[in-house]
Amino acid sequence: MNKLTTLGQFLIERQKDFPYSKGELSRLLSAIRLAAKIVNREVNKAGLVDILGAIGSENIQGEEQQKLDVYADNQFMKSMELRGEVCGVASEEQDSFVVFDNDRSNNASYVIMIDPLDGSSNIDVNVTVGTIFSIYKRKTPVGKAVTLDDFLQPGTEQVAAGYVVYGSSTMIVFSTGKGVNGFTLDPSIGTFHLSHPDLKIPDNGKIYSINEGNYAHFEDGIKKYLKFCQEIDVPTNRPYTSRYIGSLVADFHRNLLKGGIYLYPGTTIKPDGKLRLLYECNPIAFLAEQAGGKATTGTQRILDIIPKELHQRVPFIVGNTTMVEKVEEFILANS
Ligand code: AHM
Ligand code: MG
Repeated sequence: MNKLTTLGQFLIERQKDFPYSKGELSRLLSAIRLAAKIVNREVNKAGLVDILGAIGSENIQGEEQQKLDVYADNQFMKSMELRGEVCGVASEEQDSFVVFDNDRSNNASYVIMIDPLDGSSNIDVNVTVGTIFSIYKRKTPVGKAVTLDDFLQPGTEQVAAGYVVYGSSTMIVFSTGKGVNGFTLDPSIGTFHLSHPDLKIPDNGKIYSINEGNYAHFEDGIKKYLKFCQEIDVPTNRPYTSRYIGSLVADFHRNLLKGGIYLYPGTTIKPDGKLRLLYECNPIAFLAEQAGGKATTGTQRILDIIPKELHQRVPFIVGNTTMVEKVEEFILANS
C-alpha cells in the first residue's frame, strides 16, 4: 500500500484480514467514514453559528439548529440505521441502547458503541474534538433483536475501534486488531488517505496529560507520580512536558504520535473518575495496545473489565508502556 491509498481501497484490500469477513465490517467502517465527513463539515462551520443562527433557532430552511453533539449523535445513528450493517447502537448521548428492530438489521452481526462528539465543551472555543467508536460481534443469535448483553462485553472482544479527530486536519485512526492505521481527510476531494500506516506509540515518551486542577483529590500514588514527572533527571528526560487539551481524542492522538501518557484517575470525590468504559476507555485502550502501548485503571487492565452497565465510568491511564507501568508502580507502592 502506498501513501495515495484511500480508506476505501484500504478496506477492500484488507477485507480478508477482518474477522468473520463477509464485507459487513468493511461496509460498517465505510458508514462511519461517511458520517465522519458530514460531522466534520458541521464542526468546521461551528463558529458561524452566531452568523447563521443560534442553537435552538430556526435556520433559513425552517429547520431547527441543533447542538453539535446532538447533531453528531443523530448523524451517526442515521448512518448506522440506513446502511443496515449493525443491529444496535449504544451512544454516550443516550440513556439506553437503540435497537434497529427490522429484518435487515436483526440479521446483522455487529453492535457499535459511540461517543459522537467527545470534548464537545471545546467546540465553543475552536479547540479539537473527536468521535470515538467501538465495534463488537453480537452475542445473541442473528435474526433476533439485540439485548443489553450484546453491549456489555469486555473490551477484549472488540473487533474494531477507532476515532475521528476534527483538528487542524481531520483524521480517522482505527484498528481491526491488526495494528493501527491513520487516514487524513483531503477536504478538497473529500477522501481519506492513508497518512499514518502501522502506528506504534514511541516508548520514550515525555508528555504527561492530566487535569492537575484535581490534584488535591488524587490518591497518593498519582500525586507522587506527578512529582516524579516534574523532577529533574536528565538521563530519563525529566522533567516531562505537561500537555492537556481536555479532549481525550486530541490528547491521546498527540501522545500516540509522540509518546506520552494520559491520566483521568479516580478522585476522592469521584472514585471512578470521569470517563466511560464503553464509549471512551475501551476503544482508546484497544488502539493503545494495538500500537504497543498500555491502558489500565491503575490496578487492572482496561480491556479485561466486565462491564456492569452502559454508562459505567472507570479510572483511566493510557499511553506508552514504560510510562504506564511507572504509574502502576507508584499506585501499588502507595496503596
Ligand atoms: P465529554 O464526553 O462530556 O466530552 O467528557 C469527556 C472529556 C474528555 O474528552 C476529556 O479528556 C475530559 O472530559 C476532560 O475532563 P475535565 O474537564 O474534567 O479535565
Ligand atoms: Mg465523551
